[in-house]
Amino acid sequence: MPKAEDSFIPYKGVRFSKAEMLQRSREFCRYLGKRRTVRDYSDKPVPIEVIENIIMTASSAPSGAHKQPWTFCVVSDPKIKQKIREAAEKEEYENYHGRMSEEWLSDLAPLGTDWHKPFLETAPYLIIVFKKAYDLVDGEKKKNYYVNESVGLATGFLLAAIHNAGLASLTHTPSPMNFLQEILQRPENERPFLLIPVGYPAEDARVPNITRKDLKDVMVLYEGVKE
Ligand code: IYR
Repeated sequence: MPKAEDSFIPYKGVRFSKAEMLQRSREFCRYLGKRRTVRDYSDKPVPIEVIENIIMTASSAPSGAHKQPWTFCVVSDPKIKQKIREAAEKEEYENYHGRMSEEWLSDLAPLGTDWHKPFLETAPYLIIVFKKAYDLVDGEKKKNYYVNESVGLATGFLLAAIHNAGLASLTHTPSPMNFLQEILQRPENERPFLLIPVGYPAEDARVPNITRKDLKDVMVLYEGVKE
């Protein structure tokens, strides 16, 4: 096997002064903190180039053995959106009428969700993230690693990129969601991971009045004593 280092290239990264670092980290936190999950969309069109840039951002995420085990299906076709809505609502109806526990339903109550999913037709684009359980190269199975972690990371990048472009998104998890594999005719090695409507929020969009955990509730610092 060739030595990996033989093909390594220099990397300087991006560097900032401490002051710039502090300011950039604060501003990024404030900016990303404005992202909200949106359920009411405008049908105003979004340029496809924006979507392409967003997907290339997502696809720059780290992945197990750099296999990039994902496919992003982008749907603007109204007929396909309608099929996806019908199939999702069918499953969600069952979820909200018996498949979800009382505890689950009461946890969701403040978010105001139900089985109706009109956003699947209103939003100009649906991005359906597929994870590749393995790769198929000329019909041969090739292993992928840490697929859930990798695709989760790429989806995080995707949501940040959508917000950065000034658009809204929703991490929709119809369950079960194998219908997406059939409607979008994906190959056998791809499994649906998440369904993300993307677009402008409707003029009268409203979101739940949530708060986020404080730093002290989410961070534990193990600081050694300086000698
Ligand atoms: N998949 C359902 C239910 C749902 C579950 C969770 I956890 C949420 O945070 C929100 C909704 C739906 O999409 O309505």
